[in-house]
Amino acid sequence: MTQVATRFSLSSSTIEQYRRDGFVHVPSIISRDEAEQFRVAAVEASERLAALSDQAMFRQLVNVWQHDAMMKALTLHPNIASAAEQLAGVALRLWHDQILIKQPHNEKPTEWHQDQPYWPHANSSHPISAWIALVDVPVERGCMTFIPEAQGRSELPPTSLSAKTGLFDVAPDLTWSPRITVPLKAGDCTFHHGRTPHMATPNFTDDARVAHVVIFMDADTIYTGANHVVSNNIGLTKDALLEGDLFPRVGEKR
Ligand SMILES: O=C(O)CCC(=O)C(=O)O
Repeated sequence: MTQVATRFSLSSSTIEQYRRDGFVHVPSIISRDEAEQFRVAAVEASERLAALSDQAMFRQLVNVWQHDAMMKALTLHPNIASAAEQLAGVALRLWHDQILIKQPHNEKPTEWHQDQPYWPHANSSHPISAWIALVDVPVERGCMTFIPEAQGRSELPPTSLSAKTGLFDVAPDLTWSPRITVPLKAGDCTFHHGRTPHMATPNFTDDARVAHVVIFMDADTIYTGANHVVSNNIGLTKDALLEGDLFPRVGEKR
């Protein structure tokens, strides 16, 4: 008998919430058992592969999917691509993934920022990140906090992940916006728009916070030529479509 894959279907209220707020919590995007298997793989990969950055805030490994078969299965997990596509409402490509580990008692937040200002993308207006908890992430272990309804702020420059007031220096009005903190159980995920202001709380617990983030961009995103670790030195020319094996199409829209 032919097996037909069931689409991971989001409710219309989840999709509406994402489009209004710029983020949404999706419980159990993978099972707890899968989360535990991917946690083991993520920790093993983080010990074997070179880190892009290893500082008190977090250990960060980028494009792990290109070097680890198990993490590739998570990055290209059909539930994640399907949910991202339903939320974004447009055809998507993978931009990159990253493992982010906050060590026990790191005591350091990831400060307020938007993601898209870091990226060499000319025209992607529906960028979306899936932040997947591979362990339980209560507030005390380093979960995400978002400013809702601010994803339209496309004029802001990049701000430092370690500067406490960086985002608020360039957008003082956001100081007064409500903030929503979203603790996650292992296997849960938040999706956020690339312009949604967000931060992650410090890890005050005895266990590592292990998260895997999968970042998607509009399928027709054009490369600006600006410096970025993911697009440097891979033979791209300015104004080219970000496409091909390194930026695969995901989801069902063609
Ligand atoms: O998990 C963190 O510490 C920060 C994650 C983040 O900023 C992101 O996924 O865009």
